[in-house]
Amino acid sequence: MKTRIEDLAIFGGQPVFREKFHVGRPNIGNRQRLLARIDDVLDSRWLTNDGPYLQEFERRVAKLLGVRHCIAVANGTVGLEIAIRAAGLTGEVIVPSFTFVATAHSLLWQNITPVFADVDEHTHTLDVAKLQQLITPRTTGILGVHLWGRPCQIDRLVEVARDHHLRLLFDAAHAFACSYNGRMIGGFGDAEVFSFHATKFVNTLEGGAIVTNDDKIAHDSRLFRNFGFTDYDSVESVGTNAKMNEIEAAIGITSLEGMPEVLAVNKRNYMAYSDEMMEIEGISLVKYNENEAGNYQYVVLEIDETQIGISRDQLLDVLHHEGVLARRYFFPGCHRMEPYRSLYPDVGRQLRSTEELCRRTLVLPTGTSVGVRDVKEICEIIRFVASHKDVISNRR
Ligand code: T4K
Repeated sequence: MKTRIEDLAIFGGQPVFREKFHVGRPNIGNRQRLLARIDDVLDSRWLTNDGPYLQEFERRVAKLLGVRHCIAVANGTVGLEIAIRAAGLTGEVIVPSFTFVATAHSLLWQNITPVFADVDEHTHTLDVAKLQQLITPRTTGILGVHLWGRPCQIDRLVEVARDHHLRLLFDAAHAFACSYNGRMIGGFGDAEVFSFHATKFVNTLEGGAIVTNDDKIAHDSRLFRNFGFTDYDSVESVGTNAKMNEIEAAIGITSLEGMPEVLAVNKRNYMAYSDEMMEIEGISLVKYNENEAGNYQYVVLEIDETQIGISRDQLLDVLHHEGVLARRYFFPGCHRMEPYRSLYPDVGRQLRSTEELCRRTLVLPTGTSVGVRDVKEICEIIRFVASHKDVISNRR
């Protein structure tokens, strides 16, 4: 507990946490069950290439989400690349810039031009009214991102896509086990893509999945995942190697089984952050719709510098010194990263809310490695910073 300004680690005091708290600390499922499954994989000597654990994982995901097809892949990025190719996207695709850079890269990697659209400053997802002005004769699709697990305005995007004959895909990397109007994310648009990276709600160490109700997209995605093979020695198209292996699938099954416990912890931590943060003027916690299923995997703050009196980056600096490795996702926005910065040097002017959010957002640690006491201590630091803003904001 800090009582004097000199107690802060930025001024030479002892950090609150010696063991650092990371955003994105993985949740580990039931270890006994996992190790038994890994033993089974090793005993069977079937380690990859459409094995029984992979098939079981795909079946369970498809059932949970109520979709016809789940194609598990090596990671979310290659899942996006495959879904984009299977949906036949070319030319230009409209995409938010306020996202992890993989969303934009998955397009440009295939010589498709990502056209950055602004997000709505409240929902952090595509601003549907603004994006319609970006549609040109070269536009073939929209790639929305359900950021933080909060769904895009799906109904409106479906209308726009239908009216302009565009494909509609979703990067659902954050949105596993989340719902929109009571239906699970996964079944919307032409296809949706999840990430099962170590830092995600459900993880397979590295991994991802394309989910779709479209038989053709599913068929082509399976081909593309496995070099284009349709049989032992016949190849029907170009393809890549995007297979998920058996141990990853076994980890995925164990992680699916562990979802209720992880969700309970995420929700508990979120509520604790929410209670603690309530009275700090200038800081607001990004909210989740309680009437929908959510995974509460991201605890996201918005820092209003004019109200609190210090910048997001000054707060971040204090937290890092105290051992809280908060992250400023998704700073600075894809459009300010290469090669997009050089390709579109002026696009920032049309991305007002994106630029603002890149200045304001801060993601805090949660998950099973974070307890309520830790949350209280993290919030105590933030409160202390808010009440000593003059000294901290003048620090050089
Ligand atoms: N679309 C969206 C919207 C995404 O957010 C992502 C990935 C993708 C697409 C692509 O999906 P994948 O191809 O990754 O499946 C991390 C993750 O690597 C990335 O998966 C994730 N989004 C992104 C939001 O976060 P970095 O560059 O921040 O990673 P890094 O190494 O800094 O680690 C993040 C934090 O997690 C650190 O605080 C350390 C902690 N950590 C990480 C790992 C891997 C651990 O404590 N243990 C671990 O094993 O991207």
